Amino acid sequence: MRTLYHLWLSPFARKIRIILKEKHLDFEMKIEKVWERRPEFLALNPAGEVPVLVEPDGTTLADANVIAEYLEEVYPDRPLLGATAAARAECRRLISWFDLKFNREVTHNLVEEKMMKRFLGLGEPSSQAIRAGYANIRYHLDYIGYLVERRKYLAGDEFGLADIAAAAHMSSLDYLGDRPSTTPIWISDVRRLADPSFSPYHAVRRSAMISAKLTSKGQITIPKVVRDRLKLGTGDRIQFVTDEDGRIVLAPVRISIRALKGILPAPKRALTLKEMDEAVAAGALRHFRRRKT
Ligand SMILES: N[C@@H](CCC(=O)N[C@@H](CS)C(=O)NCC(=O)O)C(=O)O
Repeated sequence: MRTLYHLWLSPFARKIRIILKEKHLDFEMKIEKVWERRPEFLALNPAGEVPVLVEPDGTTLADANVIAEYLEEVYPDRPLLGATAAARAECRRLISWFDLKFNREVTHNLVEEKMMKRFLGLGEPSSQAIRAGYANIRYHLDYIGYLVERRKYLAGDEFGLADIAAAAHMSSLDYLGDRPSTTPIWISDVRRLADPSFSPYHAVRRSAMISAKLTSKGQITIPKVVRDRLKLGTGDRIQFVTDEDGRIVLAPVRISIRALKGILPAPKRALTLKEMDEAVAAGALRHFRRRKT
């Protein structure tokens, strides 16, 4: 059996879990308390870090990107890196973005400070680092939003390792409740991450985030993926409905009121425009609630 040595909150180990699932490779997981510095584990990976993957034939692999590249070479049926040299380069650029830059500026400041430092006996979390993590995540979310606005997936048209790297970091933050809930519209566009048994990972499935900047006139362009998902076309109207938690829901109005002529019973008394608006908003909210359950 293939064995993955991991820690629950390690984004690097999460990445390998997602890849193994994507490639339909069976594996068992063993939690490795890296701070215990077990000699048997250090023999597998002298760096003393998770993830480590031991293949069924005994091949031992360490370092998330090394493992990812190995799996890509040995199990090419479900390619995750890109079809052309240029696509692979873009994918690798974004993997580095998440595993180096995002990790240093966000994940490390939050997950490492809050959890790993305690386990590794490195003292109290630094409030300065935690503040920096919260500040940095916003501009990273903006950058992800910028990419998703222009592309189907982070690195281009195909789902792949860049999305998985992003998802792995986001799911670690989700786990600690550290992904800001007020930032962009989170949509289910990282469709591939569809394994409901991995709940933090499932949370990330909902979380390809899209953002759009407001102009000084208060206008935004609704990103294409959102328009496609809501099946919005030119001339369609959108209603902004507040749900019971105070969140604003975008409710596309696709059917013209004229098309309803003759379908709805005539009201017993003439309704004001305000009453009609309220009825439409209440209907949209009922629809939204039904979809949530
Ligand atoms: N470059 C490594 C980094 C892995 C890493 O930082 N793992 C952390 C957990 S998120 C770890 O095991 N730390 C233990 C230590 O630093 O002693 C990779 O990509 O696999």
